[in-house]
Amino acid sequence: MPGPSTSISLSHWGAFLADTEDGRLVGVRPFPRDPAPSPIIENTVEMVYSPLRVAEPAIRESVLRSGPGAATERRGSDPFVSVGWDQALDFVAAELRRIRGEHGPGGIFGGSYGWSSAGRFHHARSQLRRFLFAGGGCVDQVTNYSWGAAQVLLPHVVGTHQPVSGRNTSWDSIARHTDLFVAFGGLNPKNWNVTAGGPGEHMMPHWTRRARESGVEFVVVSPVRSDIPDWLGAEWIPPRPNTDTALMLGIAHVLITEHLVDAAFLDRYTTGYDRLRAYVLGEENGVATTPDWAAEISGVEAGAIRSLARRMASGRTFIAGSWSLQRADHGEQPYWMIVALAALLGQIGLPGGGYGFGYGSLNGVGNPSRALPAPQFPTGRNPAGLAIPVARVADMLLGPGETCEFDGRTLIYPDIRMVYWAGGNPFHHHQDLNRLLRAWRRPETIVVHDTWWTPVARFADVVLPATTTLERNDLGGSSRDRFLFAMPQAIAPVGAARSDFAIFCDLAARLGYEASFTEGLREMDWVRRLYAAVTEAASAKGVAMPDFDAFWHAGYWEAPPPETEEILHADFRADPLAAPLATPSGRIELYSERIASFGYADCPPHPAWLEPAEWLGSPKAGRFPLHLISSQPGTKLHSQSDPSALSRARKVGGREPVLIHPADAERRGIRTGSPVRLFNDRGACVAAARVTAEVRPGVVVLQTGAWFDPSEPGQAGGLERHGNPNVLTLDKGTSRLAQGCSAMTALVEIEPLQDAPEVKAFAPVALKRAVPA
Ligand SMILES: Nc1nc2c(c(=O)[nH]1)N[C@H]1C(S)=C(S)[C@@H](COP(=O)(O)OP(=O)(O)OC[C@H]3O[C@@H](n4cnc5c(=O)[nH]c(N)nc54)[C@H](O)[C@@H]3O)O[C@H]1N2
Ligand SMILES: Nc1nc2c(c(=O)[nH]1)N[C@H]1C(S)=C(S)[C@@H](COP(=O)(O)OP(=O)(O)OC[C@H]3O[C@@H](n4cnc5c(=O)[nH]c(N)nc54)[C@H](O)[C@@H]3O)O[C@H]1N2
Ligand SMILES: [Mo]
Repeated sequence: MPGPSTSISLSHWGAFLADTEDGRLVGVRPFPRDPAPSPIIENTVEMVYSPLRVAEPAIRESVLRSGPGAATERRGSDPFVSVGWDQALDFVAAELRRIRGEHGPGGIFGGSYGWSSAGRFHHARSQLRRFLFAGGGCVDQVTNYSWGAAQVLLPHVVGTHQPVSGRNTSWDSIARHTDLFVAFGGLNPKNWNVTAGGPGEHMMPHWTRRARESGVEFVVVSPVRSDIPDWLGAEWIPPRPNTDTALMLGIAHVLITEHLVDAAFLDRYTTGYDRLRAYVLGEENGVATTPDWAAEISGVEAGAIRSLARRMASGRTFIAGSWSLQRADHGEQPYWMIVALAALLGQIGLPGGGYGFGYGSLNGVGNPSRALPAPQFPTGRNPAGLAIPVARVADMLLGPGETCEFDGRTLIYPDIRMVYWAGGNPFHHHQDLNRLLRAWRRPETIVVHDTWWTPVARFADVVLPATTTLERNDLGGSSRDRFLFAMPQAIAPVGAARSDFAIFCDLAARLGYEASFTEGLREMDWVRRLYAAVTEAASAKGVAMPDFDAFWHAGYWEAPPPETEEILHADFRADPLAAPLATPSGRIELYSERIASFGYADCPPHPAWLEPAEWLGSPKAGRFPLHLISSQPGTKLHSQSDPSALSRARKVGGREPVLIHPADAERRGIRTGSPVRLFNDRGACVAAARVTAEVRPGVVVLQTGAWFDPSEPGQAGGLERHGNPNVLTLDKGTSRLAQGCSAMTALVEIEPLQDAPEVKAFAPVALKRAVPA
């Protein structure tokens, strides 16, 4: 395309205008309607033309030489050889045919967890799952890393996981009616950069300011003070990490003993209060969860617990929980306890009262909007009917034939021979990466599609280059946002990259099922079909949308504003018999007979304090006295665009900063900027110290996202050079109920490091050329 041109596009971190000049992307500008665009869009040009783009299909040298399964311990250190598309696709098709033939669908792992890109048709993970499902199925993954514990727990307690996955009480209701907003895990603005599927508007700064101006008072309960923006003037209560449940049980003790509970609400809307009450008062196990007891565990003074409890009972109180709370060992408990506290206060279903999750976790949570669905690419059904809870991937690869208890069922791990990943980065997202490395050697073949030479690409056997969203046509949007976006192709594919869809079309053709994979539709036909599904759903709700061509020409469509405030459980409150919850009792379950029937000691039938596997009160804290929090990165989405200037600007000497309290730093001779070694029995990494009283003593914070950079690739146990916290984290299910990830549960020690090794995470990958036979 000669001359200048502008088109609209979308990322998980916002919509933007893409400016091209003679077919080359030259700049991006924020979507003009976005009141608070994310700076992360600034990295677009740089990432599109990054020297780290996968430009050609490549196969690991040992595999080319000796065939599938060769020298799997050399994954991550073997060189890659450039092969043409035909050779690469022939190889992948032959492997799929071979493994399916020898081991059935249970030999192929295609869950492919990961956020992929914002465009909903070219959503890589959905494309892969559809491709594998249409070809006979695979082992899939269920739940997610974000809120896996809540997803399984909440249906037992309130009949649905909507309070974590979907619509919540809206900010206009909070601004109008709430007196006190208690934020467990905070409201950290860094997390408001992103919305899954992509936002047109970043609304959280606006809504939180509006709430404050309307007189809402905020309390932040978090080990990190900066977990709430200054403009909210919040009171800071810093518990030890992973002790929120104990703190809340202390609050419950005050509410119960001082007769501050709403007995009429408990009677009409809940079941099991007597059991929870007996536990709190010590009638169950001889230990009452008094404020003094809670203070001992959480490190928050008993007086502060008492006064918070009384304050919560004195007006309209909203109890919010961040998603991070449940990404910890026994992560089910703080969520159940938040629902229980809100039930004790009796304000569930009232404007500005009750509870909700994720307000500080994602842009768009509580954003007033109509309940319109986002476009979604249909994956079809997995005919194999096989799946594992998402975070049990290393357990599965290491333990074929072993069992896994999950929500009342017993699963048997399949024997995986082939792993296929597109749109996710397990060397970003999984815990205990040295253990994952050991597991990663077991499959015979690992295929990855990625756009860049990310760690997961570097640890594959076959790497296929995927386009970015700007190199293909798509549409995108999120149910948490008012806008739906056209995403027209702005530039030609970079290098030999192809869309994931195009790659799967060719593979399906080789395997003889192209027609069932594509249904005879090409890219733009699919984009139209996804749009049609959205218009149909909107029309069923009385919302008219333009025809496709008008939408595509306009570049976006904006839903009309909602007519009413959203209040979680309002219908149930209004008439619990006409609108019962989908729990066995139809009520909020403060005690669950169904969970009791599972007999899980690590998830008892009412919320309870269970010691996490590692925490500041555990014996292990003698050797590893610091609790590591590995939260989301502010300057990027997960590991995506880690090589960009914005992400690198936050690093110190090329490494991620680790926040440490002045007292902890001084004791170890650590100063701001010093390279430090973080370690425990699972692994070690290098980071750069940032000494700050923002964190409570005993707590260190290392954000996720640094591209995994092991000093000895393929060798588990070496020093990670870049500051990837997942070499330190614990790979354990939250409990047998939900098997969520326990990323926030990890103890470490830190020491100054003299000769820090050079970071090589962004070293270019030089492909070897195939020598003609
Ligand atoms: N310690 C710790 N670990 C955590 C967490 C934590 O709090 N602490 N949080 C967890 C959570 S909540 C999550 S959601 C996960 C996130 O984990 P992931 O979603 O796996 O992380 P991303 O970096 O977003 O991975 C996306 C990958 O897709 C690639 N990609 C992007 N677009 C395309 C495309 O169009 N096609 C293809 N083929 N590839 C593409 C990117 O380059 C990148 O490699 O991490 C989890 N891990
Ligand atoms: N910029 C940006 N935004 C993102 C993402 C990203 O990668 N980048 N990822 C998105 C995704 S996939 C998800 S799932 C969400 C995650 O949303 P969250 O899970 O809410 O986000 P985190 O940043 O992991 O954690 C929030 C805060 O919880 C606090 N915290 C940790 N442990 C505890 C504890 O035991 N008790 C208490 N009270 N507080 C604790 C930490 O100090 C941390 O800053 O973020 C989303 N938003
Ligand atoms: Mo997430």
